[in-house]
Amino acid sequence: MRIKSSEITPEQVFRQRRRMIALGIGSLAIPAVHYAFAADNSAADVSAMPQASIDQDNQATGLTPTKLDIINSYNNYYEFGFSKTAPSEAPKTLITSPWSVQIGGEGADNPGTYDIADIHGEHDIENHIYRFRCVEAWSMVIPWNGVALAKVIQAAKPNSSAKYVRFETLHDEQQMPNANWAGGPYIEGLTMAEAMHPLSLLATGIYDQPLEQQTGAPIRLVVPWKYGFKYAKSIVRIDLVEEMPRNTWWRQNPREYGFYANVNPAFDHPRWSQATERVIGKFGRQDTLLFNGYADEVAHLYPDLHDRRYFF
Ligand SMILES: Nc1nc2c(c(=O)[nH]1)N[C@H]1C(S)=C(S)[C@@H](COP(=O)(O)O)O[C@H]1N2
Ligand SMILES: [Mo]
Repeated sequence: MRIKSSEITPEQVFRQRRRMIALGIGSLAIPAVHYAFAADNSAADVSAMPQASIDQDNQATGLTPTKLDIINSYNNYYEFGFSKTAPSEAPKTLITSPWSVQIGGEGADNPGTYDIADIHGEHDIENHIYRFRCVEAWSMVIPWNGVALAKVIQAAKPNSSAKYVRFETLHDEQQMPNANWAGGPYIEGLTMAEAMHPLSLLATGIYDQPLEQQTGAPIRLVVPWKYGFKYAKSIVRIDLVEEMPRNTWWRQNPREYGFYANVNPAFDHPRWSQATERVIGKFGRQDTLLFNGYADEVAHLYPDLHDRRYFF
């Protein structure tokens, strides 16, 4: 029996494409040309995303991605309301096209303004299946599509003043019902070394579908070894700067949140344990891993693993 394409879930399309890659036919099925539409046309709606030319994880992570409808309906995006369901239930008022991201700061010798198509056109689209851990002690597994943050930063030609990267997200009362919750735009930051790390992404999709309003359309940060609040959504500015940016949650509550926010089960939040996490879409809890399971890749960035400042 043929299944109608409208009945094929994004997860099925995603698994089918990964199977093709595993069989070594990915290079045929997925042209390296950006903006080439899916050769595998089993569901019409997948053509909305430029297809990935690189499959970094190559099914080797052993992680089972959370279902797309769960990823898209259990969210933190306070500009659209404070509850987990408010962001997905809010009217779709965010105008994501056209969208431009300004890249500058005193640390950039080649500042510029890029639209999403420029970013897709200039850099390979990568797929990464990453663990996602919110500071509130819940987790998911998310199959991201995006571009390496390092490549976007390289294109801005960093100079010796580029010590940190500051991210600013959309702050617009017309498009966001709760735009003013933090009194200004949502700010996040990374050190240059963190931003240049190959795990760091600017994501534009999940399961080969463009990001939804509630997941931070059209472009958001992904840093899988850090707590979720670092993943600034709907980014409009990226600045290479000399001073450590004062990120929104640090400003909101400096006793509970800092700059680094690396995942560590041994350092509790002042009000709850970080030792375990509730897995969204499954029953029960699992142990939280140091650097969210990415210690081999990132521990070298932090010389003292007993220094609490790296973990809040
Ligand atoms: N602009 C903006 N970005 C944001 C937030 C927010 O409220 N506003 N919430 C953060 C928090 S606390 C988390 S856990 C993640 C949640 O991402 P998700 O809803 O896609 O899972 O987004 C982060 N990025
Ligand atoms: Mo979070």
